[in-house]
This record gives sequence, structure tokens and C-alpha cells, in this order.
Amino acid sequence: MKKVYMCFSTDILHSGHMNIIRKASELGELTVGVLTDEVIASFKRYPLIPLEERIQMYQSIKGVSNVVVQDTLEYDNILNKLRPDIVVHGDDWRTGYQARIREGVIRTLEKWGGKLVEFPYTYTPTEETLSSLDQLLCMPENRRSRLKKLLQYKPCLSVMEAHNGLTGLIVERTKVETEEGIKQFDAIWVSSLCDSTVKGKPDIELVDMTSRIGTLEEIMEVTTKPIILDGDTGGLTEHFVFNIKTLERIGVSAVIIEDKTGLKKNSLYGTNVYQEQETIENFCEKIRAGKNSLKTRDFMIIARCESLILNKGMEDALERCIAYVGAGADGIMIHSCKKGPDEVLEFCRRFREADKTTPIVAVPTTYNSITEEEIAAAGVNIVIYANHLLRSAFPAMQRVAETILKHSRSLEADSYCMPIRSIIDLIPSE
Ligand code: SPV
Ligand code: MG
Repeated sequence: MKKVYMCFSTDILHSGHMNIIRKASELGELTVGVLTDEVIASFKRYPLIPLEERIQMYQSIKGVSNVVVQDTLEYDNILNKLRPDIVVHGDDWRTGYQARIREGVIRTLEKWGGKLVEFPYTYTPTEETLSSLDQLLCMPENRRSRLKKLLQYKPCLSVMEAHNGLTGLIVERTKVETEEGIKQFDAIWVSSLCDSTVKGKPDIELVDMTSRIGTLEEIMEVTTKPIILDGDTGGLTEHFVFNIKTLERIGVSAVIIEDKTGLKKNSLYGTNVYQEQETIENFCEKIRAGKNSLKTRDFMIIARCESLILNKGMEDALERCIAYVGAGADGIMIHSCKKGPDEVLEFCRRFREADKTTPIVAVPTTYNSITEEEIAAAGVNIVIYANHLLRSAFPAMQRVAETILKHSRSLEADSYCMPIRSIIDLIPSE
């Protein structure tokens, strides 16, 4: 009997998968390879059903004789081990990064005269299927836990700011195809700067938590990705412990609080404005109180250190971050408003000498020539693009407003605007 191999990344089986499994099992003894959570997270969303359960799921399907784990996106290792006569796949993987994987399969099979059999991919999910999957993904408990899981499986997460439903949709849906696969943002940053600025308010904790939660709800309504909230200073500890419970309950994954006290101003002012840093002792107390008020292990409190912003030096930054982790912080954010990445890179190197595992967050707004790969190599686990959707929208809107004023009509501005049809199609009707 011929040995047949197929690999799956899906955690939701539909009739298209079942069809192809049935056809594959008719060719011989079928072994199904199940991709690890880590591999799946590297090229699409984090799986809803963990590896162990997916293995059981495939084991119970009629026609599947064996189930094995495939721990790379490429098939070479597993094929060399199993040496199947036939590999089966849908015929929908001939373009983009998948074409490279397909060619690898053909090359490896050639070594022992094996062949690739491709069946037409027959399934088009209905709107209902897609929307029920989205509804599952955005349930608070599913969304909340996903950031911690992603951190386990990806060396560095790419996070983009959103400040309302529309920008949330952009972060949710933007995808680009690269050599490595489909790239998309891993999570959403809800920035205090952007949330304040869109309301025409300064970034001084003037926009209160009720309003910030309104923004979060608006974004959550239309997205599924995990959310990191910029919690400013966290406010009074007595208020922080209440607010954090609300954030956890509604499905936010992490809050980042900064070690400032008094009237908080935006960090990108650097030392141009007066800013008081909180004592290590008081800030640690706030972290401890926050951690004690949590109900789940999913929610992360990330401590943001402003020592480099305030020119307090590297030693101060290191001492503080190590103390914050000691107080229970689930991650640290090191901020800098220098033009180059050197001080952040030095911080990461020295912090990693003392602490190999606590996630480091960086916000490369001013030192923006560094790539995600470079900053990840220094030990950073989360890169936040903190204000780019707002900063790109503002000049576009201003140009249109000026053009209309100048010409006393909108004709000249039309080429700067999205067609009406596209704007209507942007938002699903249900
Ligand atoms: C924000 O986005 O509100 C931040 C990051 O706190 S920064 O503006 O760089 O301080
Ligand atoms: Mg902020």
C-alpha cells in the first residue's frame, strides 16, 4: 500500500478539508502532519485549538491512519523521515511564498521517486462562517490570552496603533506578502497620544479612563487581534486596581504603565518639559497592587521606564527595570527619544545579562531606521509603531481641506480621496 502524506495548519475543519482528506486516503495509507502552534503563529493567526487537541481531532477522522507533528513550514525534514510515495495538497499553493514550499516538496520527493498530487481546492467559506470565527476570536477570554501565547511562539511581535474603529480595521486587515509568508500586525496599541489627539486634547491624562474604555470598545467591536493599552501612569494606585480589573474583563491583553508622577506629559518632549519620575518604591507598589487585583494569568502589566527619556542614565534605567520585574511586572518597556538606537540597544544587552526572559518592549519612533529583525536580535520582543496611522491621516486630511478652500469646490481634491464605492465597501454591512 502506498504511503500518503498531507499537512494541515487549520484548526477549523470544513467540507473542503474533509473532501481532500477523503481523496488522499483513497490513494493509500494516509499520515496527517499537524503544524505546531509556533509555526502557525509565524505565518497566520495564533491557533484557537492547541496542538494536542488538533492532533486528537485529526486522529478521529475516518481515513487518517497516523498523525505526526510537523515542526517547520517547509516539508523537507518530515518527508525525509517518512519517505512517503505521495504528498497531497490543494492546488491553491502555486503562488507567493507557498510556491517556494511547494517546490521544496517536489525536490525532496524526487529523491525516492515520490510524487505530488494536487486536488482542486473546493471550499469558499460563507460570510457566516467567517463572521462566526471572528466572533469566537474576539470573545474576551480568547482575545486576552493571545498576547502571552504569541510571545511564547514569536521572537518579536509587530504592533500598530489604532485610535478608533476605522484604524482598528486597518490594523486588523492589512496584510503584505513577503518571501517568508504573509505579514500582518500581531496586536493593536491604543496610544494615549493618539487617543487624546483625535479628540483635540493634550496627552496629559486629561482623557479619562471612561473615555479610553469607549475607544477600546469601539476598536474591539470590529477587530480580533490582542490589544495593548497605553495606561499612562496608571493614575492613583487606588484607581489603578479598579481600572485594571475592567481592562482584564473586557479582554485587553496588557496595560503598559510608565514610572512618572504628577502631571504626565508625552515622552517625545524629552527634557524640554518638566517631568517627575516616580520613586522605585512607589512604582513597585503600584505594580504589586495591580498584579494582586487580577483574576487571570493572561493579563500582563508591563512597566515602562522613562529614565533614558529624562536623562537619568543607563544605570538608573537598569536598576529600575530589574526592580519592576521583581515587583511582578510581566514585561518592561524601555523608551528613548534619541535619533539613533544605540542607547536602547545597550540597555537591552545589559538587561539581558541580568534577565534572559522578561519581554522587552520598544517604541522606535525617533530611532526609526532600525528594523524589527535588528531590534529583535538585541532582545526586544514587542515593537510598537505608536502613532503612525494618526500622523499619516492628519496631513492627508489637511491637504484636502486646503485644496477645497483654495478652489471653492471639491473637484481638485477628488484624486486625494478614496472613491465613494470603496469607502462604502470598507465596512461590512452586518
Ligand atoms: C503613546 O503612544 O501615547 C506613547 C508612546 O506613550 S510615546 O508617544 O512615544 O510616548
Ligand atoms: Mg502615551
